[in-house]
Amino acid sequence: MLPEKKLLRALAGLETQGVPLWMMRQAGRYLPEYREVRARAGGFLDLCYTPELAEEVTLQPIRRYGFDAAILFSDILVVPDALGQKVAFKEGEGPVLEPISDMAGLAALSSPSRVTAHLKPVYETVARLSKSLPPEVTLIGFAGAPWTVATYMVGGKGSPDQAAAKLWAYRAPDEFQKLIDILVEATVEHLSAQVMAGAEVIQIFDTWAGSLPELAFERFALRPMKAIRDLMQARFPGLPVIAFPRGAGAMAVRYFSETGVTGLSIDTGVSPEWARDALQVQGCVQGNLDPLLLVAGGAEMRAHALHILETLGKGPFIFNLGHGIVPQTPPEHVAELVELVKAWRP
Ligand code: 1CP
Repeated sequence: MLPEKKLLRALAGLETQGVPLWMMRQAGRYLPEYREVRARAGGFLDLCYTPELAEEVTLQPIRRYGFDAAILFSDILVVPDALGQKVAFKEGEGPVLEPISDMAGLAALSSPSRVTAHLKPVYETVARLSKSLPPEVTLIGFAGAPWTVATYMVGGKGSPDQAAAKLWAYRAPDEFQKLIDILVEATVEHLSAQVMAGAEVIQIFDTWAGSLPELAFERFALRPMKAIRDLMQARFPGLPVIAFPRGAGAMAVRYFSETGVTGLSIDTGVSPEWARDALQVQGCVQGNLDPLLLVAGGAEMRAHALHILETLGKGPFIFNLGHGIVPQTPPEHVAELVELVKAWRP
């Protein structure tokens, strides 16, 4: 049976009435109604682990803008948290973890097959959403890619160059591979539980893929993504999988074909023409408006959005940003962009 939901149709390579649209980090601090719930929840992880509140903040951008997809409200760092590595979110600082940098640190992690026990509230959020979402809206589950999650586990926080994880990977690749293998297994368990609870599509965020040179990209970004995709396909045949190998540049061509993912989310550095000729011929492309254009708004935002639509809009295509919405985004600019994309026809 052919899917009816717009986003699922685009991922299946079918025609759609208008271009489907959602935005990475569409729930979050730029929305006053999010800040209100966030203040009530206490800590950020408390928000992620309280199903009624996580459901509410997932629905907020759907109510406000009528996006074609809702993305589960959670974080990529719930997986290290479930593996027993202490994760804290400090106000204004971002995530802080107790760094792991050796085999003893890996040995202290709990079994990747058991992450789902710790993450039950997340799957309850998914189950609630699959009942409360409007019928035309697709529910996206997600996880971080092993490499990107490893950069936080090894570095202990976000870093501009991912140096700690890279140095471990370069000095002792077979040791570092053990961490990647743990994360592949944990990620597949976490994603499977989301699908069983009602997620219809999964997206895997490899935010720091672009910091790896080709041979390391192949080993620590491409191969783990292929492993996750193959394991998910074996469990859930036909499940659409979107990958976001941010910064992959020209390596995205091989990444798309060799991982076998259904859709490829492209960052702002990729030209729409190149994406059309090199990537869209392989499958559905998603992207890639600069999130700072959404902060600026106005004629410049509209011109860039139209350029993307005119180049990629014949499909298969999902309109999105090249990275997540930033907190200083005026909500009315999002409304203006949504209106423009919804009205556009090839
Ligand atoms: O104080 C707050 O409210 C915390 C801000 C925040 C939010 C709203 C964080 C902390 N995470 C999230 C939610 C989130 N994170 C979602 C669901 C919401 C949605 O998309 O609508 C998703 C999909 C993520 C994914 C995520 N978390 C990524 C990958 C995507 C990307 O943006 O690159 C990464 C790298 C993270 C780590 C993380 N979590 C939070 C922050 C501030 C960060 C980035 C840290 C850094 O700068 O390296």
